[in-house]
Amino acid sequence: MTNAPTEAIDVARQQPYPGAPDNWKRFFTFSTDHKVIGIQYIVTAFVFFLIGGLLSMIMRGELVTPEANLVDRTIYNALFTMHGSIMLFLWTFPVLVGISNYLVPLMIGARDMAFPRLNAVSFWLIPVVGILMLASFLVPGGPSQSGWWAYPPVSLQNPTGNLINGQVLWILAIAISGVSSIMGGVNFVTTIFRMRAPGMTWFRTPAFVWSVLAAQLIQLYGLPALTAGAVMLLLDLTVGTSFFAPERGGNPVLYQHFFWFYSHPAVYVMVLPVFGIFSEVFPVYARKPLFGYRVVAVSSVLITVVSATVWVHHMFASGTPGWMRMLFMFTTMLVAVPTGVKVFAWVATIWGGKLRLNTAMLFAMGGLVNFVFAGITGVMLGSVPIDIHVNNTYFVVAHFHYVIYGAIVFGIYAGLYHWFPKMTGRMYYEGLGKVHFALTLAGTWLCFLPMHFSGLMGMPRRVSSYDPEFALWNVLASLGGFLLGMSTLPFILNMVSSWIQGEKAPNNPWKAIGLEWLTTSPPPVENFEEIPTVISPPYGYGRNEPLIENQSEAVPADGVTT
Ligand code: HEM
Ligand SMILES: [Cu+2]
Repeated sequence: MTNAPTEAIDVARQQPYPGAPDNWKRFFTFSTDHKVIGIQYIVTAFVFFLIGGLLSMIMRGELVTPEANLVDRTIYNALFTMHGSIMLFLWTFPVLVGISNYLVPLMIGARDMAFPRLNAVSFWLIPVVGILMLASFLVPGGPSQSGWWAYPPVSLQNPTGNLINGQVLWILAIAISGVSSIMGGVNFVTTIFRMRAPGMTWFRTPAFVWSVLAAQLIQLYGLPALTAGAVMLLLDLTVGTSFFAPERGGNPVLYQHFFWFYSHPAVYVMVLPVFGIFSEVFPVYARKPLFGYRVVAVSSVLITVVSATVWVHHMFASGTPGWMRMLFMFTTMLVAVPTGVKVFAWVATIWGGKLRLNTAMLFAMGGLVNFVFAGITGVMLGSVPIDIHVNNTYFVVAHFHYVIYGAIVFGIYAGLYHWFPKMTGRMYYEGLGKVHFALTLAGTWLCFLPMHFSGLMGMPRRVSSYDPEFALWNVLASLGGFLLGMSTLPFILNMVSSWIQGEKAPNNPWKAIGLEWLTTSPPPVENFEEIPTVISPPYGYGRNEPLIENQSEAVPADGVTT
């Protein structure tokens, strides 16, 4: 087979450089170890998840009654803008980059990412983005109020007239987040192309790695458009150019194109890694190979391509000409094909398997059900005659929260539980995990299902008061929202206490197949004693074949928690 580079490393060496801290303090350093960076991303993102969640609790508190009586309307505008922006740019993106950072080098048998320092810089920009976003609560006029998409002319209003205002801080934060993501994209794509272990051909590469590659390619082609749009918006806002300002001859719809050319595919930047998590988790706990692995792998890349051609479905109601509506309705329906293929493959993987319903598997199965439900409302919204009616109502809010909470957050939880023993060297508490799952499932449906009905009845989004006929659905949604807020408590308790005092984890607690399970829990600084040589395709459940050359000798003694 291939020539395995066999430079042995000193596995006892726990520090990336002499004198580096090897305890919890390393998470506060400019570490270049992808595993430390991965955990830095995950924990930082989780803090912002809680902040974003808190803002949504205030909104749901306001919406318990039809009148606007809890917060001022301008504050309500700031709340939904900051909630959406924080949840997307400071929770979902970073947590997924963190999980990908941790797993990709391990799964492909590499010692680190291709550009470790660049990786650390990408991470350390995230707290800067967070500080800018939160600082906007302190400037006169408060945070941006123009929603997470910052459409002009609303985003160009600047009522205080100050140069430093919430909208400017928002644009700067988004630009820095974009820089961080572009650097991350370059790093992931290079790593996946260049650093796979000997023998790991494309069709021996785990589906998760394929999905990260597909997601990061979107960052590379899409983010430049968003960044260009953001720079022009900043110029319009600060120095009076007129790219988008209608009263100065600019074209606000042009901004929508810049924004959605990236921000629709961005949905797939978030959902593709979650598809990857599903593809890893289902085979392990169903004890069956991933059904149609090659098709699943390739369909990730197909999604990357097709998702570049659908953005105008967000603009059906923006005066878009009829032929364009039809064209983009067609392409939108087309994305359902590679996605449907994956759903079919996961169901076929679970079907007839010996299921082990631990917390990770429950979250993955719950996430799949939620995703199918969100997919149905998604196809409804993709159809022009329906969208024209429900555009900008709570039906849309319901749809995207099923995607984002129901599928993406569920998938993230599934991944965090599944790889927790690998990341920390400890087992989590299964009982608490199941309580967390039950609360999250109940909260998600109670919070977001009623929004479909208020939306179909015509309740607009982004309002702090509403007609009393919508009251019932809003009370239910608020109860669900508070339940979701509570659901994070058993999760935090579980993660913190298990990390500190959980049972020690073996190398491979789930009897899973994959390179990351063939090293210690947690892995040593450079991941593997010797770079493995891969000799068979992934997901060989029930086939009893070794994954790597000399597998029995290559795996370090169990229980070595370093
Ligand atoms: C406890 C869980 C959550 C609750 C109760 C909640 C509630 C809400 C509410 C009430 C709105 C305002 C809807 C409107 O008037 O348009 C909203 C908007 C939004 N939410 Fe959430 N949400 C939750 C979780 C999430 C998560 C996890 C994400 C993303 C990962 C997210 C992303 C968004 C976005 C992007 C918006 C749109 C903001 C805008 O209109 O500009 N939400 N959410
Ligand atoms: Cu879209």
